[in-house]
Amino acid sequence: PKMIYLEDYQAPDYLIDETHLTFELYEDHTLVHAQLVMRRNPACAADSTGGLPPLVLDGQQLELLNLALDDRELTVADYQLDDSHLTLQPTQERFVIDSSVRIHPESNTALEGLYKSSGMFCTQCEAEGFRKITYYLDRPDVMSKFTTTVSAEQHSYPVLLSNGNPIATGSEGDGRHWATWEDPFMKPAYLFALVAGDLWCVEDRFTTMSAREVTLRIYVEPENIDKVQHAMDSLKKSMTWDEQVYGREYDLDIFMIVAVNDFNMGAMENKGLNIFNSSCVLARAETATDAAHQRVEAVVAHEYFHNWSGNRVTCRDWFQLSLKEGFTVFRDSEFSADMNSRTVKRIEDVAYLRTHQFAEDAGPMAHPVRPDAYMEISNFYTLTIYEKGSEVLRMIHTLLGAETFRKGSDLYFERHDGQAVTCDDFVQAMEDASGVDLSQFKRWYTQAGTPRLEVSESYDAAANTYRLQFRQSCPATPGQAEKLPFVIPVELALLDAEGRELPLQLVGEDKPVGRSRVLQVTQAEQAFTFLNLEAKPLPSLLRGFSAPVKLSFPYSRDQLMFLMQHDSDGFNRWEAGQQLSVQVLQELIGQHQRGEALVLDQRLVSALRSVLENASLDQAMVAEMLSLPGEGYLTEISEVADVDAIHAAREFARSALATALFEPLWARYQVNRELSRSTAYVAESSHFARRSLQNIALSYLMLTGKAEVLAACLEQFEVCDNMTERLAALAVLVNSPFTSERDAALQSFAEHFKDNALVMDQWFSVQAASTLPGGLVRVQALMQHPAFTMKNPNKVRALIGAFAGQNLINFHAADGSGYRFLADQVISLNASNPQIASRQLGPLTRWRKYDASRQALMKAELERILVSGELSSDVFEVVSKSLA
Ligand code: BAL
Ligand code: ZN
Repeated sequence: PKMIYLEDYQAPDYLIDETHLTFELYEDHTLVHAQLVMRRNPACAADSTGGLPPLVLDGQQLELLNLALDDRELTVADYQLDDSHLTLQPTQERFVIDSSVRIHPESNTALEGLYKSSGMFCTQCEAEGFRKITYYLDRPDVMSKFTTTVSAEQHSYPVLLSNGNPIATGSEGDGRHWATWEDPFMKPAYLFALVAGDLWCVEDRFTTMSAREVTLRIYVEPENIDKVQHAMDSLKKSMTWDEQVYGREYDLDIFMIVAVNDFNMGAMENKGLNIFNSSCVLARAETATDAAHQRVEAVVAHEYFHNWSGNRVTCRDWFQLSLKEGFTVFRDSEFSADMNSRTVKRIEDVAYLRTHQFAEDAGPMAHPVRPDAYMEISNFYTLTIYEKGSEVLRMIHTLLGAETFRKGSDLYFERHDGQAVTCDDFVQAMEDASGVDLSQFKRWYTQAGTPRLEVSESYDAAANTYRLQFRQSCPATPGQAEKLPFVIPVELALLDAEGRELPLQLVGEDKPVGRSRVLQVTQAEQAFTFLNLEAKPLPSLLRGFSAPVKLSFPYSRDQLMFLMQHDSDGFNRWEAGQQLSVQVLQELIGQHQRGEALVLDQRLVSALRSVLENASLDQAMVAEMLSLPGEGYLTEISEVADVDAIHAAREFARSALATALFEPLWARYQVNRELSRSTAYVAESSHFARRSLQNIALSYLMLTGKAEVLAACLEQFEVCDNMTERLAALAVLVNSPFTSERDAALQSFAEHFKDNALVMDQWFSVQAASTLPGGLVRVQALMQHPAFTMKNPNKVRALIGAFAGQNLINFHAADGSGYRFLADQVISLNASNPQIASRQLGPLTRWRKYDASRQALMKAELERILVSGELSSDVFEVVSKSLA
């Protein structure tokens, strides 16, 4: 595979004004007829001879049956064909290409292009799947008007769908029928979709802000028709929110979502026909947890929001992927914040970013939000493109303010509607709408790595001034040794001894400007001096996590405890608790490494006791504050991660906290459990909050081994109307020493839910993540379970992904067995599904984080993969970059 570079971008030589597709679906093959109405791109200069350039169409795994240019049948002498391109020579500026190809969706295990899942036909074309359907200019800057006819056997495939509006249907008399769909909007091929299957749908309606009526349909397999209402409610909320917050209205007469079981991603925003992994659509109390309900709401919103940020305005090339993904993640995170608790949403997003995206930014696959080069674009659907991309948008929002940001987004949508554009175009619209120069800010798009921001303070009691000194730096990343300073928005407040926010007046200002404000750190070293402070204040820094940086300030543990109680910024109250926990856990890690007895700093106990006893605090916040930083995050912030010490320290702290805080935890648990028992399940924020506190309390309480807790846990497992309580109880049992109760619970759960694939995924996951010894053997046994299959990406993620990604103590077994196991799975998946194979590699790519022995074992497995046979470009890119 070769590298593709942004700097080599060239506009397409030809455009496709119209695309007319006909699909004949059969059990053992599919015929695809494509008529492309094409013309020379007027934006391209004629070559020096004045002749027309060759037309190079993308196409892979296609059997070409017929090819015609302007109705003239072409013979093999008229074109060149290799395994990824079809090249021919047009003779006129405008022409029509007709092609017929045969493809094999029935044996497509890569789940890219057209494939079959649970007896239905469906597609996944982003990024480059359309070239596996027909010969085409498969690039996002070629936008076309699509008409699609699908024909199939009527009994097995009564529902035939594609993008846009349905315009005709009919029967063929031989048991087959057909439907034609027309999409009036120009779109790139990656937004094409087709579905054929035996599906039921739930239908609803939405009236847009300009009083247009839209039909909403969610299609699922018949047995899942009772699990769709939450997604439908989420869709309507999303449509309303996008009108209110961004002024964006839906544009077709119909909006459809289809749930499929085998899907590489979470979902896909195909125009008017979103195709979803069933895990991101189906949700009802008995079978989906609160987290799953929230994920469905977020993913439905995300895909819907793409209709503007992605579809109406799309990407010029795949280097600009974050243009649509970063923006859309920012939009969906704000939507979720508005629908639920804003602070809790921020905490969840930041915890995820810091654990996973920061690790990516520090590893061999580190890349800027707008990458310069890639080998396989499928490898760039990353946390950096999505989550850091969203943080970049959030910083623009912070710097400009909500109102000006909205002016910028209005300008962007208006200026570029129907176009394929770049991240530069987006920033330009923000600059033009605001008058703010964002040229230095744009380094966030081009420089990889997580900036560090070291802050120090000095107080001058004689002058009543307080000075904060900022020093920013950014570690080298592959291909980028030196970094220039970023624009870092730092929202801060200064607190007095009672925790009140003080007026903020900087040197040069004639009066205070607010009590919480955003400073811009733009230089490598920069100081800000505040006036009129009669005593030394305590700073509350980077409020709301106003920039994706690693901030350090030498807080004492007492100061962190003070901030936990008094900071008026909810995020920073949680953050103070996290920093205190990190300090305490790192001390325990040191004790473990020195072979000393572990001793927990009692300040953490009393800080968490205050949190538990604070009846006025949102229960979800209490739950978040009780959650110690995860092993993944402790690994990320370690220079060299000591897997055993991290696990031992964290488990010791959890047990010690459980014992010390038994009474308040038990009291909180019992009150909330009683409410759960007496209230029917509601998928709503305050109920999520209550259950989250109940369940984290239970997970601590079970560490005490007390009989009354075990009884409560078993009772919760057996007597509840929802998966949130049942699965939480199962998870703690699975991690407990009560082997007979654990085995009985696992067995009864599997018996009850054996026919529900998504619930069985949860059952696999809780066992794969169990940190009790013998994890690998358990996972290997589970791979033999009848409900497990390597062909289904959700199953691979549930079992193999959860083991390697969450069960660090077992995966990193000192004998290298976990690494060997993962490499075996990657080698096997490489042949069947390269995208999923490549995704599973993540944990091995982080080998530089570990001790010399583990490093050698991990590298050896990467090297074994490299020579294991013919590697997909997906796997080759990640493995070769990891070893470079
Ligand atoms: N575009 C791929 C799936 C998503 O980000 O929505
Ligand atoms: Zn997206």
